[in-house]
Amino acid sequence: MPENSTRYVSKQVMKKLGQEYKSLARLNIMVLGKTGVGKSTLINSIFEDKLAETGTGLPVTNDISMITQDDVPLVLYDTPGLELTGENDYDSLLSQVTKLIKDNFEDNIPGNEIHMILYCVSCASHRFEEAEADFLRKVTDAVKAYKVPVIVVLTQAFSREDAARLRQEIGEENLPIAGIVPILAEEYEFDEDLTVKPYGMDDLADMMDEVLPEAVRNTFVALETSNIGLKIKKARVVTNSFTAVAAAAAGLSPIPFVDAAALMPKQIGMLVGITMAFGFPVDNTTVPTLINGTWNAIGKEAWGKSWKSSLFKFVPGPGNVVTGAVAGIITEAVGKTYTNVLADVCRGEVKLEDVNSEGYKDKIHDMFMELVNRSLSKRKETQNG
Ligand SMILES: Nc1nc2c(ncn2[C@@H]2O[C@H](COP(=O)(O)OP(=O)(O)OP(=O)(O)O)[C@@H](O)[C@H]2O)c(=O)[nH]1
Ligand SMILES: [Mg+2]
Repeated sequence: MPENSTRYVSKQVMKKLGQEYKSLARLNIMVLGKTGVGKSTLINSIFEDKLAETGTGLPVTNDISMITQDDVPLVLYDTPGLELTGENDYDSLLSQVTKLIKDNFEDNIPGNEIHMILYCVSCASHRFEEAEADFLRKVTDAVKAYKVPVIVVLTQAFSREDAARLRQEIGEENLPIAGIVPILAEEYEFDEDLTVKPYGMDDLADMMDEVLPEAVRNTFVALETSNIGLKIKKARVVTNSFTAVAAAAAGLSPIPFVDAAALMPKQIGMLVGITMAFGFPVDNTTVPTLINGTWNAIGKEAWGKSWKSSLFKFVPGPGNVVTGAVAGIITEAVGKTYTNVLADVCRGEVKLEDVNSEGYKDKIHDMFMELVNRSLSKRKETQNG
């Protein structure tokens, strides 16, 4: 493989990324709560861009509609415009919810099950009515058999005090729920001088990740847009596992030094896994730009020949092969560096079009070298001590 074949790498990554996205299990979430409590706002905050309000809503029952978007492995069951005032509405929704969950579990269509319920209660109304406690209790009871985790989301929580009170109140009901999370999805403006910044969305994403079934967690991490920390955590897991694979592979059959670029194909899988955790789309610019930028900055160091002197000095063994230790060190540094680049782009610290700029290229390069040097000195310390 030619040493500087950026195009080859980004084509490989794109191809595998497309396949991996297609193989993600579909995530199905039901969002319940009275009208105007902020369900749509919440959904847009968790899955910004992925399932905008413009996503197609299709009524599946009188009060429940199904929101989907082409090529996105996510289905949201929304209950728009729901008034829980009349006794009829209340009983009717309860039976619709129960039936839908039961049907989706028992229709034997794989991937149809509801994985989670987000039950929204607005803090803006200042009180939690008995009827709602009752509804919540009946819903949790109804889905008990299917072990669908329920998270109570305290929406519009611009007053933290009200949110704390409501949380306590609902907590005292001892409902079989996974947790209660207060959030403010969008900035709230009391008046010109007083605005409350959004908060709580990252806590909610953490909790969702924790209680979702294992099979759909990768989907959730790829799709959610409110918690970069979750993506970084997932990227670390991917990096660690590929680091171990690379180290073991090179340890068993040391790669001849001249073929150091042979590490690259192994690392492509890692780059794919990391890209997926960040949910970058498979279009013609985004991922190639990210890969290009990273490659241009560290390609020579990571897969070229120039690192021979700097790395081999410290690593025992024959001087002309890539040992497991070196393969592991390089792979880990590549994974962490690429993760940092994606995180920078997500946080808006660097614009996508600037990833290939000279200034940022230097930053990526330094980041990589620092990671490598840190690992090397750690190794040296272990060897000496
Ligand atoms: N500032 C601010 N406004 C919010 C927030 N959540 C909801 N709102 C506002 O509250 C109103 C209702 O929010 P929606 O998200 O449409 O509520 P909904 O539960 O989807 O309502 P229905 O679909 O009618 O049942 C809108 O005007 C939102 O802008 C928030 O976190 N911050
Ligand atoms: Mg809505």
